[in-house]
This record gives sequence, C-alpha cells and structure tokens, in this order.
Amino acid sequence: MKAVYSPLHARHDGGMELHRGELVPCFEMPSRADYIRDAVTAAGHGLTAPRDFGLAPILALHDAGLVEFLRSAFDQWKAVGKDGFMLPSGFAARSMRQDVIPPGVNGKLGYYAFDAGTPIVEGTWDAAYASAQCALTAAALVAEGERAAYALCRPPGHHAAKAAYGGYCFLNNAALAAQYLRDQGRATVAVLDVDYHHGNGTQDIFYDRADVLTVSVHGTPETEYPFFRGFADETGEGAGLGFNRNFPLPRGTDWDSYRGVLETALGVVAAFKPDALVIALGVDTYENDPISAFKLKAEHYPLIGAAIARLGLPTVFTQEGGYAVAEIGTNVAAVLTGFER
Ligand code: Q9C
Ligand code: ZN
Repeated sequence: MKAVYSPLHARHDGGMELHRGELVPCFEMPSRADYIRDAVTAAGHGLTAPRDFGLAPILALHDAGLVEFLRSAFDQWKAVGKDGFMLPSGFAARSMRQDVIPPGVNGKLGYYAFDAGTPIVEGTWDAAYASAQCALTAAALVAEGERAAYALCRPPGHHAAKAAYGGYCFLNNAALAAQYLRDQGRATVAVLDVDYHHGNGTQDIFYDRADVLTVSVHGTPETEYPFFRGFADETGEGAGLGFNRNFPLPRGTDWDSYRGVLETALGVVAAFKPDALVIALGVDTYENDPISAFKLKAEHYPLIGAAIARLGLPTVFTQEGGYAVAEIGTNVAAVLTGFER
C-alpha cells in the first residue's frame, strides 16, 4: 500500500518532556519517522507526498481557539522573550474556572494542554499540519478506491481532543481521516485504536455521534496514561451512546491475552458494518517499549495486520505511538505486510 510521508515532521524536534518527575528528552523523536520510512520502503510500500487540504478539515473537528493557539504559540512565546520549547505550568483542574481563556501565553498553555509531556517548539505547527495532511491524503487514496493506505503521521494524533492537546499529539490525524471518509460518502466509519494508550482524543471528537464508531484496546488508565479516560464504562453519549467501546488491559498483557481481546474489538467493528475503517496504529504495545508495559513480540505484528485485513474493509492506517525506536520501523512494516498477505 502507499505510505504518505512528509519530511516536515522533522521540524517538531528539540523538546523535553516532564516524565515521572524529571525533564527528559522527548520519547517522541524525529528518528522514529526515519526508521518507519526506511522500513516501509524496504517492505515495498511506496512513499508518496501529502496533498494540501488546507485548514478547513482541521477546523471542522477542532476548536478554533486551540488551532489558533497551536499556530501562533511559539510566536507568542518569542514575544515574551522565550525560546527553546514550551511546556505548561498550571492547569484548569477541579476548583479552577473552566470558562476563562487566559490572555497570556503561559495561561493559554495550561488552558489548551492536558499534560506537561508535550512540548511545542518553533516547528511544531508545521509538522502537526503536515502530519494531518498525510492522514487526509491517505484517506483520499482510500476514498478514491485503494484497498488501504498508510499515513506516516508524526507527530501522532490520537490523544488530541476537540479543544485540548497532549500525549505528544496536537491534531487528531485518525479523526481527520475518518471524517474525510464520511465527507466522501462513506455513511459509517469505524476507528479502531491499537496504540498502547487510550485514544482519548478520537473518543472525545466522536463521543456524541452514531456515524463514527470508536473502539480502543489499551493499557488500563488505572495505571497508564492518560489516566482519566479509557475506562470500559465510557460508551458514548446522546446519539453516540453505544458507539464508543473501550478495552482496558493490565500491565504485562502478552499476546495470548491480547489476541482474544483484539478479536472481540474487531467483532465490535464488524457488527457495526462500517463502510470504511481507520486504524490508529501504535506499536508501543511492543515488549521493549520504554514507556509501555505490554509484552507483544515482533512476530505478533503481522498477525495484527492479518486480523484487521479479515474485516475486508477499505482501511486507512495512521501512525500513532511506538518508542522502541530501533524496532519501530520493522514492527510497523510487519503490520502492513500482514494486512496485505
Ligand atoms: N511523560 C502516544 O503514544 N507520556 N502518546 C507520559 C509525560 C505520555 C503517548 C506523560 C505518553 C503519550 C501517541
Ligand atoms: Zn501510545
């Protein structure tokens, strides 16, 4: 399948994240995309550049204030004499007002971010915009008749909510792909998220809608990021009630435990009978991932691809997490190869 890639991802670089009480270099680093690009190319998936769909599809799903902040954040940072990378230092938690948008840049950081692990650097907007265009282009390829397409999205997207960013994510690439397919006449679309972390942003965007089913299999938020979403009792609201499903799993989950839950999640997707499928593809389920705690091995990634392929649906893959950098490329390529086999 075609792999949509933009070198602009590399402009999002140089940040530090607050990780377990320490400032450390970001796990979400540019070399991730280089390893994936090289491995998917070696596996025979031809690279293609993204088209430019503009801001309209982004503004259709994300709050205009969030988008304007992401676009201008680093300029605001420079205007108060700062450089380097931006992290928030105060959040609108319980007891704080939710209805005040702070006028200053530090206040806005706390208003729009939901963690201190997602730095903004000078090139973050350019990279996030290009990443979104990669997802939209992959969706267009599938809408135009390809059986499947892979968007090599960096930065990732599945944690980005309507009006909040975090979890290394700024714009929700998987949601943009799903909405694009809807806009091109696919009446129903399913998003299946197999990243180690709950796809809270995608859930948020489609939570009150029955036309886009969201399903996520992930490390339990009882112990895993993002901690405050991803529980099994989050099933949608309003018209969307019953159209969100979460499958939280404990730390240490291995393939023998994972495979059955993946089949259950795929069964939920199949029962929805969607016209198209988006896979939010994280490979941070890998046993050597530095920030995750599942025990999947390299040999299991082709099996995940093959299981997804058995749904027989037009499928867009968006790249999400995966931080075992040296192995990320081969694990991603293995999913795509398993899908096509
Ligand atoms: N260190 C994805 O896999 N890190 N995001 C913990 C700060 C957040 C992972 C908080 C992990 C986010 C796309
Ligand atoms: Zn993840």
